[in-house]
Amino acid sequence: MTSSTRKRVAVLGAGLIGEVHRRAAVLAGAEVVGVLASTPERSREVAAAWGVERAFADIDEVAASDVDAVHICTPNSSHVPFAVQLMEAGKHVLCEKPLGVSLEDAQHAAEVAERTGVVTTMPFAYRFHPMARELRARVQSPGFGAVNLVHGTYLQDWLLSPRSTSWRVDPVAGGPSRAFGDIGSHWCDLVEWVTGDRIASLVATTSISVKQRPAATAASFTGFESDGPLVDVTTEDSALILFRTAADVAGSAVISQLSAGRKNRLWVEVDGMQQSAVFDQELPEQLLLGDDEGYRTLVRDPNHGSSEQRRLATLPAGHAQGYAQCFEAYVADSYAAIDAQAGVGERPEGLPTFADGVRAATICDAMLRSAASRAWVDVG
Ligand code: SOE
Repeated sequence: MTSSTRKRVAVLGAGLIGEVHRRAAVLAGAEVVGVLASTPERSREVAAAWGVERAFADIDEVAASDVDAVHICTPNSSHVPFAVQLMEAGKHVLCEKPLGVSLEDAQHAAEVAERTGVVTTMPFAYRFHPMARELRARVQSPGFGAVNLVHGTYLQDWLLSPRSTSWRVDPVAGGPSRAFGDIGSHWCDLVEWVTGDRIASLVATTSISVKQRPAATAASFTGFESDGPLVDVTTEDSALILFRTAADVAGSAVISQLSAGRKNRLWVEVDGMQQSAVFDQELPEQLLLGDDEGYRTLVRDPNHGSSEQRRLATLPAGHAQGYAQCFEAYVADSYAAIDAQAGVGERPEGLPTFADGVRAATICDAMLRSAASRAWVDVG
């Protein structure tokens, strides 16, 4: 094979994130062949709305189809069963995070990925902000100095209303950890990827501030309030961790889905012995750089900076790119990895795989163990 072929893909799930994947797939040049939604009727409605050929009735039809790759954007508990069936059928898989609702699930999926040899990727999408790439390049450059501290937050407010609900609140569909599994996983992934270091041990505490919510609905994210009967909430609204890394650096993170006014505020701050740097996902076009004279703002500019910052720039400086472009880059790089596996081109830098999904599940498992025991635990 000497040139890349047009990918034929299916999208599983038609919520907010399914639509984000669909758009990114189209922009990356794929043919979206079909969709599997929550019911066959819903699949037909979405297929008509998206203008795609096939409304899949179930996962068996997707596995038996001639698509090359499948985007899994369904509730968390279906990720591993769907991914395993699709990998066994030879499909490449782009699976939403978290990989599984338990560490064992995630490990099982990674084992199948290894055995079948298909390409598997996961949208730890914030890695794809050009200025997150710049942060990584700077933190890992000699001029930054050895990292002495890592800290930050990931705050949202979409579950602040006691009437807000989602399948994410349900411990079966969403998994036993909510805030940490959903967004803490992004924070840990970004920090480990940026620093090249690993969270080795941690102590955690969690809170459930809204004790009851309406029973979970099919809704996945912001803006969904229900008048339905209340049920007890068992998954955390917030999680705080203190940690030490393999390089014996101390760190902390505050993760919450009940922080009024914070819409998607992932903040990572890395302190080195000569410089410090901050990446704020709500202001993704800039990086804050600190030295002994104070902080200054570095603006994304395709004419400057690291090669990876420049590679991921799709617009000129001052023409804001953000979350959607992260997904577009993630999907385009996933398809490039499929091509590379077939001998066409290079596998791109920094593409998160099922191994990264297992890593996130490992940290989440440690967070839950520590919160339950109120003790420091090894992450593994
Ligand atoms: C909801 O909290 C959510 O959509 C997460 O599931 C995503 O992973 C994050 O990128 C934005 O917020």
